Amino acid sequence: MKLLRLIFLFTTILPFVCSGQSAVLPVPAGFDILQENIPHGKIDTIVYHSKTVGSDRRALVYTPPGYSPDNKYPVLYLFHGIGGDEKEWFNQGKPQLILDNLYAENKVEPMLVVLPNGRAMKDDRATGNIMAPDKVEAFATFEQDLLNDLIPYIEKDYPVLTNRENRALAGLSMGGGQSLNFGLGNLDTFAWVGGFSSAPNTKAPEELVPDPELAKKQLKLLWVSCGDNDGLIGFSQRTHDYLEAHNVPHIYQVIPGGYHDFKVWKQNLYQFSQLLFKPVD
Ligand code: FER
Repeated sequence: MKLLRLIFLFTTILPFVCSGQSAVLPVPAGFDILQENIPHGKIDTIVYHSKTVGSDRRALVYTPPGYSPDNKYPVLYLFHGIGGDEKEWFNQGKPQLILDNLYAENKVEPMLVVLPNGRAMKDDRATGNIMAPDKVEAFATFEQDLLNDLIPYIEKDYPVLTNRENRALAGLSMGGGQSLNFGLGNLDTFAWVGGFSSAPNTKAPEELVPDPELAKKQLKLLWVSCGDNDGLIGFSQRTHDYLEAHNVPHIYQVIPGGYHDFKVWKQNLYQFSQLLFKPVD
C-alpha cells in the first residue's frame, strides 16, 4: 500500500510542483460537472459606480451554498482574459459548478467569488479589435477601479472580512497578469495571489517583486501556473525563475500538454481555491 502511495505521489503530484508551499492536488473526473443532488451557490449580477471609469459597471458575485448574511466571508476576485468580460469565467470556466462540487466534499473554505470586468473603460465589451492599445491599457486601469471602486462596493454591500488575509486575487491570461501585478503591487491589500497562464501584461520580475523580503513576509500563497504548450509560458517561467532565485515561496505548476485554454484554467481554479484562506505551512 505504502509503495503504491509513493508511486502515485511520484507520478501524479510531484512532477507538477517545482517549488512550493504545499502539494498540488490532482483533478478528479467530474469536478466541473453539475450535480443535481448537492446544494448550489448563487450568482448575482451587481452594478457598481466606478469613479475611475466614470460609469456604472457590472460584475458577477458567487455566494456559496449555505451563505448567510450573519456570517463574514473572505473574497476571491477572479479575472478574465483579453477576449472576455465579467461572464467569461461563468460561461466557460464554470467556477460555480467547480466550487459547488468542492463545497459538497467540504474541501473549500466558504468565500465569495467576484467576477469583475477587468477592461476598465466606458465601452468594456470584448468587441472590435480586442488587442487595440486603449483596450489593453484598460486592463492596467482596472487596478484603480478594483482598489477604489469595486472592493469598497463589495465590502459595503456584502458581509465580508476586510483585511488582507481575507482577500485573494487570481485570473487567467490578461487576468493572470493583472493578479500578479495588482496582488504583488499591493501586498497591504492582498495575501493570496494566483496567475494562471499569465499574459505579456505581467510586469518584469524586478518590477513585480522589487522587495522579495516584504513579499516573503506578506504573502500567504503565490501561485504561478501555465501549460507547457502555451506560447505565453515565458512570462510564468521568468517569474518563477526570479522568485526561486530570491527565495520567495510559491507554487509553480507547469501543466504537461496544457494549452492556453479553459481546461488548464479550470484545473487551476480547482486546485488554487482549495488552498485559500486556510493555514499555510
Ligand atoms: C498578447 C498575447 C496574448 C497580448 C495579450 C494576450 C496584450 C492575452 C491573451 C489572453 O488574455 O488570453 O500579445 O498582448
